[in-house]
Amino acid sequence: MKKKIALITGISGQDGAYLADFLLKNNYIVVGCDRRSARSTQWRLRRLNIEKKIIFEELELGEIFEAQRLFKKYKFDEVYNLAAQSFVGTSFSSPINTVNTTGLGVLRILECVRNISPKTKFYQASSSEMYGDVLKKNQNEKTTFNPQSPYAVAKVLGHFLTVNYRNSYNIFAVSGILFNHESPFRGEEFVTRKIIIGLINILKKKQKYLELGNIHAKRDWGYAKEYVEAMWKMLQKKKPTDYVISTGKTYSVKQFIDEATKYLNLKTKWIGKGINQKLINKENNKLIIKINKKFFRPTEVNYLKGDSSKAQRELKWKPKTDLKKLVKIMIDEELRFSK
Ligand code: F7E
Repeated sequence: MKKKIALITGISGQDGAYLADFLLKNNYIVVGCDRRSARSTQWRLRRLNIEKKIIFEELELGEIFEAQRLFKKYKFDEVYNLAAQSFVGTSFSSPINTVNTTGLGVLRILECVRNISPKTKFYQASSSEMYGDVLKKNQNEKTTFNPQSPYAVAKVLGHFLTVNYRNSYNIFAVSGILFNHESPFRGEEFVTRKIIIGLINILKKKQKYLELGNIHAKRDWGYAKEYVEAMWKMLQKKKPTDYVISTGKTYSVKQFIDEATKYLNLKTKWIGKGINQKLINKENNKLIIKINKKFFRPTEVNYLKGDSSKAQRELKWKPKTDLKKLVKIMIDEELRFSK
């Protein structure tokens, strides 16, 4: 049988790496692209031992010409648009760049599908951040968006462009609304990996303490490796439609810290309140975590909890990893690879 060919934008990120691995195992030819400056971040692909199996191409989502060139060069069966400026915090300091890549970048790829390759199936990486200041306790495909950052606004743009191109031009375009998904491949600036690296560094005496922002924000955290399979499943359906992917459980950043300190066997206690809240090592009274206002966002998303029952029903997809297991996976691998 002829091998399918897939394009993954943002190949060197967490999801790009896991998805490439999954597609290669399923006999796909994978063309991967990222922006030029992301070239040095291929450690994830190396760790999965797939770096040499990928056809690399350069793509700046800020330009349409490069995407057009790729669509003329290859006949993609599937395109997974994972590339974005994906750090919510940075979107406040770089709003124009964020909207240009995370939002308008989607339009550039959709235009290529429409004009050059209308049979190509398109996956857009949408985000639970679109729900923002949530209007429902459990968020599903029907919940109204209420974005709270330039990043989230850009993702709403990408989401509705995807829906509009599907409806207007009969393109097989789907939007996967993924809630937070973590793994040992998470970027170091995101809170889960920042916490784990920080705690391990403190244990190894390489760092005095860790500084965080709002530890009371709650997130629905799943395991990224499982989430990329849902992306693929969405493109194998007969009809294109959008899906929420989530665990249905929500925990605060503080609860994530407590799980991590427990697994690392650190005896700790929380003292103080608000900006003065601190985590202390009970055995030596040393500071482990303090709050720094610098890490607060101008507008915060305080609570997210996804309802993925549609995906569970129609895609036969189910989250398998709970928070405790996720923390274990992340810490074990960090300990294995950190010096
Ligand atoms: O923050 C709080 C922070 O940066 C989680 C991205 O993949 O998921 C991710 O977005 C929470 C927020 O992820 C620190 O304020 C406290 O409430 O890990 P995060 P995120 O903003 O939820 C969604 C689904 C995406 O689409 C995004 O691309 O933790 N928090 N203290 C902190 N966050 C960070 N990064 N650093 C802190 O020191």
